[in-house]
Amino acid sequence: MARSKIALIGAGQIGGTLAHLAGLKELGDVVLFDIADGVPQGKGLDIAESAPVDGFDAKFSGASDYAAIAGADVVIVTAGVPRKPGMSRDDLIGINLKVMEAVGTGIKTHAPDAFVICITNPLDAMVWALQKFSGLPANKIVGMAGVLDSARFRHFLADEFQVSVEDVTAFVLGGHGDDMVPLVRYSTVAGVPLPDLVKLGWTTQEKLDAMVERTRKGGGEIVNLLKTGSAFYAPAASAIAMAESYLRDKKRVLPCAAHLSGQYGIDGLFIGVPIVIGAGGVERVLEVEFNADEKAMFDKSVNSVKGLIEACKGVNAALT
Ligand code: A3D
Repeated sequence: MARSKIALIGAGQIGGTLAHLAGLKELGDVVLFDIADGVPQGKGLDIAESAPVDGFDAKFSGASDYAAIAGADVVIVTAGVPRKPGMSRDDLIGINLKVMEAVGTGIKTHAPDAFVICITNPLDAMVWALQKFSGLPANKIVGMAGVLDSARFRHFLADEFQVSVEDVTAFVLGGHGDDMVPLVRYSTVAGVPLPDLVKLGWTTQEKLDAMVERTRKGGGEIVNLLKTGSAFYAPAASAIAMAESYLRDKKRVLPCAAHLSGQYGIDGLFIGVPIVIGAGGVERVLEVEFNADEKAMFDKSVNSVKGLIEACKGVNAALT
């Protein structure tokens, strides 16, 4: 059976890490695409030269012509600019919307059957715009954010409880902004919900609230430390988990920015919700029940995403 083909649009910090991880996991042959001359070719060659050491078989190539992504099974989009200290994700709209138009046209022409994962920020608006520009069916395009936000929360929890990260599950839903919704009631250690662990004295409500707040600001914390860009190891690992679930039909249940058509009372927006990713792309949306507080947080986050979409429409009148 032929190897799968993975096209990475954007060969920057996340793109390069994605290529390396795809190789290490033998997910398929990798094409790195970027407008920066020589960068996708250089990173591709560098990773190919690491393959004999780590013992993985995959081809790596770099390109600056969209024809190179033809026939890709998975396309992961990181093209655009990241945040610098003092910038919000929303400050990126002007530049990254133009990039999404070019990328969407390239996918529409050369890889219309691919499963597409968008990472470019502001995430919930860029994945929405990319779907419009590419014309992809709604079940074949998702945004990566929830897996990363949940992984950050899981890391903080595992560190606090001094237990394995493997035994900590967490759900962070809503938009990928500072008002994202870490769902404490649905987050567990080996199936025991966090509120019960507070009752058992494993942590205090104050510490739990602080971890929720740190999760919400997790992206900014890294931006402030790095100073020249944003997080890339954990974002890349998160998108690879989504790609792997599609390529290997694992049917994992992952929080992702998915197109909603009535679920959660939302129509026509991409919002972070738990979905099943398998060979059929987005195979199912899992609708969890919210209590009044969770619903209020979710609605606030959805309103922020709506604001971003209006801003996109203001920049590009062709978007409706
Ligand atoms: P960076 O290292 O700057 O890489 C971006 C790459 O995109 C660069 O190599 C550019 O040359 C390339 N590029 C720019 N315009 C185009 C174009 N028109 N066509 C093709 N390539 C182009 O950034 P990064 O990899 O650190 O981050 C990429 C994006 O991911 C940014 O928008 C970040 O804000 C975003 N990001 C999202 C998350 C989420 O959780 C959603 C997390 C971290 C970063």
